[in-house]
Amino acid sequence: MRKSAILITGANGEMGHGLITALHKKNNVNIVALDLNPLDDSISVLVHEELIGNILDQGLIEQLNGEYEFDTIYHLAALLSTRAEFSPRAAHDVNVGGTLNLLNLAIEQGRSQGNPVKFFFPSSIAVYGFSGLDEKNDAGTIKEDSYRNPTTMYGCNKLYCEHLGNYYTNNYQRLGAEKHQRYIDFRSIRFPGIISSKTIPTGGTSDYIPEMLHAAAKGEVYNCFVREDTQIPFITMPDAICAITTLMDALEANISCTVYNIRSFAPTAEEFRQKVLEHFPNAEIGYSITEKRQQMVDSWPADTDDSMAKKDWNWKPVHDLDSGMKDYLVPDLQQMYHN
Ligand code: AKB
Repeated sequence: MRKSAILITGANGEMGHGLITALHKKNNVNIVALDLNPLDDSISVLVHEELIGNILDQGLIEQLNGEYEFDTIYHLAALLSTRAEFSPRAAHDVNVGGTLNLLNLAIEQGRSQGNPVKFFFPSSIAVYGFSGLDEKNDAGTIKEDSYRNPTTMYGCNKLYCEHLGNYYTNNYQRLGAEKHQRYIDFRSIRFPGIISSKTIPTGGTSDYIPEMLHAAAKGEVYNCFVREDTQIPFITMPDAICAITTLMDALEANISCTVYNIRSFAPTAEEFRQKVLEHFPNAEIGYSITEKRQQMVDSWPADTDDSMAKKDWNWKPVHDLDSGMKDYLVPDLQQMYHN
């Protein structure tokens, strides 16, 4: 007999930490965690099985298919935007090839179980793309179906995988002899930048905000790599995790599309710097612009419209910038770096 479980890839990443903790608390499901690296001790104790391996390893995917019955797959593994620009080929392999492997696993599972497997895919504001700052400033707050012209490898990968999710849900093997059946239930969120009190992201381009905050809390000097007026949306990690679990729990009848924007606050780099200084008045934060990373952030929206998520599954972040700092980030950071 195959064992019932849920699968989380990229489990040791920033989002994996939060999701494993939340899912463990929520319903004590058997979590199978897959990552290239061993899980940190804090989450290792919360999972049923920990697998160290690569999502590109077909043998491993087949082994998972043989041993488990997954009703839900959270496919978090990815190379983020800055890393992807340095290694575009590797990024394509992992972000697209890896996703294809997981979608195929979900299809196999859905077919053998006779029920669609729920599949969560974290997409990103990087799927949007502006030709330059003028277009970005004119566009303002944007909806899901506009400006999908990514200029980064990561953005291209994410946008394509959103489409693959749709394809696998609605048109997979449409010319086959079998009558079409839905084997997967694909749901995706386009995340803005995420700020966690527990971890610092690596390889992303929205990293200037969490890096600035963690450096200030540690008492380290920080030079921000984008201009003062740079603006994209952000969210705290607890709100990001809550969005995932809420979307995945939502009744299918209430879901009107496969991909949703969410956002909470959209400070400029300088507004965030001022907020950090309110809490850490001795912080030394300057600017040292990296023009090429600046261009990447300039191609992303200043803010997104999350009204569809609000309407379909009552999306509402707990934290705005003030409460996120006061109630979550600053107390946790004080505890982590000063106790
Ligand atoms: C990145 O910076 O690559 C990510 C993202 C915006 O999706 N945080």
